Amino acid sequence: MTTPLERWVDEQAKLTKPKKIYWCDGSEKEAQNLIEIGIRDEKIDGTPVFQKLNHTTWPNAYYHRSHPTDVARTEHLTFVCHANKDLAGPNNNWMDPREAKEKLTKLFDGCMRGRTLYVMPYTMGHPGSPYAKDCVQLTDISYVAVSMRIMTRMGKQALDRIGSSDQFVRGLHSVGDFDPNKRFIMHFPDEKLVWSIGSGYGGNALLGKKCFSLRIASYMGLKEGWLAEHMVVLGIEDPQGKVTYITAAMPSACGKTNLAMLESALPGYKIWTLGDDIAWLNIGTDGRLYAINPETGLFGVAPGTSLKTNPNMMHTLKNTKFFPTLFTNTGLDRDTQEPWWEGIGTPAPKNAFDWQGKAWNPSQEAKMAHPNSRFTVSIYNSPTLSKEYDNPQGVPISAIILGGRRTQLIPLVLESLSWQHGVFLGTRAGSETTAAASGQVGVVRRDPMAMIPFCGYNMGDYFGHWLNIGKRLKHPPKIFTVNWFRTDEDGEYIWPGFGDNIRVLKWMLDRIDGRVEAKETALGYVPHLKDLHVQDLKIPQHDLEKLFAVHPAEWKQELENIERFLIQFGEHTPPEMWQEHKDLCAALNHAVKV
Ligand code: GTP
Ligand code: SPV
Ligand code: MN
Repeated sequence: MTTPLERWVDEQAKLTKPKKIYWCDGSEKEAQNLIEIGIRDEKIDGTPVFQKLNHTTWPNAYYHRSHPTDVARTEHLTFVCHANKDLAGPNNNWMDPREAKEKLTKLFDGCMRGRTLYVMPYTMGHPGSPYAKDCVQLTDISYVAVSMRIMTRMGKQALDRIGSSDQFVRGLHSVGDFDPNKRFIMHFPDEKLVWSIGSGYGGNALLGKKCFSLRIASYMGLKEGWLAEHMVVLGIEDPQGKVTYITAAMPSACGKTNLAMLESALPGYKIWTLGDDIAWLNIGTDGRLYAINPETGLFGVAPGTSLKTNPNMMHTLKNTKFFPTLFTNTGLDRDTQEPWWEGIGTPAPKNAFDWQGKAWNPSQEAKMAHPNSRFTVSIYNSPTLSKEYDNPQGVPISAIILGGRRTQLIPLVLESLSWQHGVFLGTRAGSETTAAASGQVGVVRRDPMAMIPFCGYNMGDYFGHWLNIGKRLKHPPKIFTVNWFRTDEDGEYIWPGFGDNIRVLKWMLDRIDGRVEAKETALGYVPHLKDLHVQDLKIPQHDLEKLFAVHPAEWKQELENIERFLIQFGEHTPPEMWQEHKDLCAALNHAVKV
């Protein structure tokens, strides 16, 4: 008797026509073999898929250089194929599912000729968790197979859980010939199915990550009453040893990994890491919101990571507990075989390859590492891993942070006046685009809850779903916004960021526990500066004030942009969000007059 899984794999193999089919068991030995295959047999544009790095200074580390056109998520090639276009909403590219299948069937036909088809059973979430989900991804490149071992619970245990069931999330992936004109990431939410071809890059190719755990899962959450979010999960321990758990949504490359592993600048405070990218939020029987991180790995931005900015990550990258650690599209020191990136904190090597494998010329403007170069490492290698990480129920959440990257306008920190107002703060969020997605960098786009590229259905309904979740919570978390990125007249960041962000988190704890008052403004509650514990930072008072300055005239354009954004969703935008928009306009108008 064949199982539904075996039948599905067989069908996909008939379509893609690989030379060989290999079922992954998720073991370390297997990962070592896959890396050997990547070093020896598999190539991208003539370059081996893996190169061994210097194991004296970077134990267990391997280098991967992707196809030069394939270095970031490609949102314009990503589609959410609901039967009905309105369900996908204006926030998604849409294609009729039949048309999408037809188009991609042609591209998948024979795409694995001469290659190995790797079958990867995996579970998102702890296998003991009521919230865990079983999945299978097929791929044809060792880099994706090894990455999935790091990022998910992949292997025999997942296979046993699936058994003869047909209830598993399906992902078919092939790098094809890396042709950007034949690159598509297609989601079929009704079938819990993803088809991805033409890219080997993270969010396009590791289908358990953005494709399943956000786009498909967010739609499951809508129907089942939970939330799948682009959020960090962390615990903050205070000097008395009390740990408070929070989540934080921030757009891609806006500080989640750094926040998740923050080394506190304030004595007595400590951060415990549970997740750096994705949170699944469920309502517990006690009426509180509980978070799990469905992933097991960190796929983080390399540039800017150093012993000074993120020492815990630097230690994680050198920890050998869980094999291996991967570096993708960083620079490479040709003499020492060490990875290098801008902001690593050591001088650039003289004799180096840039991220494209070309001899690096320091006199040129070009960066050695791609701005979206990344590392892939197990979360179990983190010295700050929370002891609650494997708790199947997750952790109870006391605060939700909604962040963004704004050089102007948005204050360092705000507390919402209510859950509904908090949902509006998320809804009205904008952020400057980064290198994590292909396209122009540094332009403000609306990015509610950091989910604009990841919400697998009409975002108007998503705002309504957030409001409904709030109504069902007996003890809703407080909602805050943060912005570490406000700049002064010279374009310099005013706020030191990184380890000093604990000062903002401490204020949040003080608010949660009712230890300090806050100042009500047109935008929401802000701290009294004396409560921020910044005295030792020696930031001039007028700069501190700039971090919170509200210029109602500058807000005029922002309010128009928000209105234009919300109008797109028509009837789907909840009236509560329009009410909040109206209230904000009135409060800012009032602020101009006084
Ligand atoms: P994704 O993995 O794309 O979802 O990104 P992320 O949100 O995890 O971002 P990450 O923490 O990797 O940070 C991205 C970039 O922002 C890096 O270059 C960091 O050095 C920089 N960064 C992070 N936190 C801060 C901060 O507090 N202040 C400043 N100025 N930069 C920061
Ligand atoms: C992001 O872009 O938000 C990431 C990296 O976390 S990716 O896996 O490509 O989505
Ligand atoms: Mn992300």
